Amino acid sequence: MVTIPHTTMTLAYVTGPTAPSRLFSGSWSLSHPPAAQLDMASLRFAFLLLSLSCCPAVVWTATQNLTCGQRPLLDSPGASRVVGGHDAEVGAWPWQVSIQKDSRHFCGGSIINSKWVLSACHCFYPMPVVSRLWVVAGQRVLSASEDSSQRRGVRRLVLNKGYNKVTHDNDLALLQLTEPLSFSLYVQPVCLLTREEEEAGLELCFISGWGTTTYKGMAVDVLQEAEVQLIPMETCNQWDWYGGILTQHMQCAGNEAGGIDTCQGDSGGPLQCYNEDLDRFYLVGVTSFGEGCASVNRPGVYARVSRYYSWVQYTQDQVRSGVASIQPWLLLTGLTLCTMVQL
Ligand code: 4AZ
Repeated sequence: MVTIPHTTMTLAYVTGPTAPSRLFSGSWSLSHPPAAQLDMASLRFAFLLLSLSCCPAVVWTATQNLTCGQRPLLDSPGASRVVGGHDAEVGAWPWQVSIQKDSRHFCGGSIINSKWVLSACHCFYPMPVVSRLWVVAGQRVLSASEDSSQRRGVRRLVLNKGYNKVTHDNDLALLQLTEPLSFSLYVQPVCLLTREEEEAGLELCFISGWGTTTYKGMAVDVLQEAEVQLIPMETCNQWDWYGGILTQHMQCAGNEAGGIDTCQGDSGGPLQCYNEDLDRFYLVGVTSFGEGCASVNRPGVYARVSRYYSWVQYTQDQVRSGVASIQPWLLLTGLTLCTMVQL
């Protein structure tokens, strides 16, 4: 993976149900103490009820369920399986983003909704300058200026506070974008698994990224993809594989014979699997680490996304409720307006 020089950045802490988070942003932000969080939650709930009674349009906008995991430009996968990585087709992975510092790609990420991208914590460790980070979506060839491309700054970076740089456990980060992405043929969100059991319905799995094609080799310009198999933890943690260093928050994927893998610069990007019944792709893993690249019995290791659904949701809620500190005023204004309308 491309090494990133880091400089200091402001930080605050946010705690979550599965693992707390470290939150970096362009300015200082403070997390609410539990009581304040409760108050804020009640206020938000009250506001929602209020909106339901008198402002249905607001609620519709806030809750409409956008599709995920779909590729408007491609048919269902499976027709063209390959051994080894190859150039991805246009629109093949519309949730894949390139995360760049000073316009240089250093990690991948996945769009989970118009404002948030999920990536790996180690990409940003120990201290990033958030104002110099860019997220590029809808791009296939990094050096090209593609009309489909959308570039956004990073408003907040939330690192999973459970991240352990020795064991690589909890290697996840969430990036809130400065402006929402516009979904298009080239830019789409991936679906998230809400529970581990949902992994069972998944069949074809793929990795993608602009990382190097050999360990310590050159990074590529055209987005690469390869089909991989999910490898059970009992296999991957055997003494002659990773020898017990892997945790249940991780997922191995690759090819038992080696030769297909993610590598340096692919970190943070997606391990995505297709659910045929639902005709959607789900984000199963976030590229995290491995011993070398594509070696026999040393497959790529991914943060197992299904384990973090509540952290992902909670983090976004925390940020939203922090941002929404004006909600008491909105509530008052809304109440007044609604009372006037109903009178
Ligand atoms: C890295 O350094 C990296 N072979 C990513 C993935 C793998 C190894 C290293 C998996 O970003």
